[in-house]
Amino acid sequence: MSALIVIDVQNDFCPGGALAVAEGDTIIPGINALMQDSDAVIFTQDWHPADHSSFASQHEGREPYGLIDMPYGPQVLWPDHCVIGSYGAAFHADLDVDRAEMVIRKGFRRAIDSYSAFFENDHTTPTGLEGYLRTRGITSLVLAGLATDFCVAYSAIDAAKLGFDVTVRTDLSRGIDLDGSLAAASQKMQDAGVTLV
Ligand code: VGL
Ligand code: ZN
Repeated sequence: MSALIVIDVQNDFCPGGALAVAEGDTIIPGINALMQDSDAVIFTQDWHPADHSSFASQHEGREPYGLIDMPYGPQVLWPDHCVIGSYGAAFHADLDVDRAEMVIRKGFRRAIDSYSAFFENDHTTPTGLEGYLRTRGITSLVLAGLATDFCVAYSAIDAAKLGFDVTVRTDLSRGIDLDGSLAAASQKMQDAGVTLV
């Protein structure tokens, strides 16, 4: 059984949003169509408290897109985005949300970011998604959404490491591309055994 995992198609990652990904909204019609042919549909939703430690605004004198050392490793500092309950954190109005059987929220602990749908950025704290997929008998995953080089790539690599058969629809994903992060993420996904389409 196969599941489509739709990653973070939220207002803040679409044009006009706080952490807008170029053309982020253009993938939505294709994702809606793909949902119709999927056995199971799961959404992820970036969901941060207003004082989240990944926000540059929480670190005196720091600007967005710089790097900071966190106890769990290096962390990119972001503009405030996807604040719990905000418009920016809501799914884009064009996304067919009625098809989602499960919505997994991530990044809700102040001290730790979570790009992956499976593990927080310490790579050990589970979100619970693995158990959900396994108990539903899902063994293969198709991923699409935002952003290719962060949440999509981290989710795909973790899923492959966990033994799922993983395909990323790069045509239905868009990247942030910070200092070559898109090319680096594509290489890491391929090295992990992820199929890129
Ligand atoms: C994401 C940066 C910060 C993503 C989430 O969805 O790729 N990127 N939070
Ligand atoms: Zn985030």
